[in-house]
Amino acid sequence: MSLQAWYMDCSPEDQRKPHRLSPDQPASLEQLQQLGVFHWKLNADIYETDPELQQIRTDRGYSYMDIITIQKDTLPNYEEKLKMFYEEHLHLDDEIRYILDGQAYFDVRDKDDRWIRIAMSKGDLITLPAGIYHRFTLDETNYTKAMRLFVGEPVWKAHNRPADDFNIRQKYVTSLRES
Ligand code: KMT
Ligand code: NI
Repeated sequence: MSLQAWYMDCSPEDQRKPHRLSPDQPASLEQLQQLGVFHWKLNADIYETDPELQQIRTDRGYSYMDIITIQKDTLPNYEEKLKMFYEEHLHLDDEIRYILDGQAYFDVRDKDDRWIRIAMSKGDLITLPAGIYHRFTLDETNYTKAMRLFVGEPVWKAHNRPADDFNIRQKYVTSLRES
């Protein structure tokens, strides 16, 4: 089963709802790749010993990892953090997330600044390129456990939009024109 992704409607209802257009307008893995978004499907049941995950980490230099459980009773400052995650932002480094349990949505802007919603569930590993505008939300199940990977010492700083003056943003926008 490959990743489910679709263009979002603009309704102001609960961010945890799917926000599909009607009729549905799917986004393909190829479209995501053109935005610099890449996906792997792994066996999350064996993440502690998985040679496939090890290989990806070695190949791509993902030396750092930690695990975050996002649910009301385990995440300190839950409401505040969820609010921050859903503010449109970018990072100066790639955002790499591997869903170990539960599910969640990552929304990314396409070339025309339209939101694409990516439905992530157990076993999905995704990389969002440095400089892409994006946001994150739980879905209606209100629970996910995710591995955060990073090249070297992690920098979690999010730059909320507008953040167009960063070199990395300029570089990303240029890379879109060339792809
Ligand atoms: C981010 O920067 O968008 C996040 O860290 C999202 C939450 S981690 C699953
Ligand atoms: Ni982010």
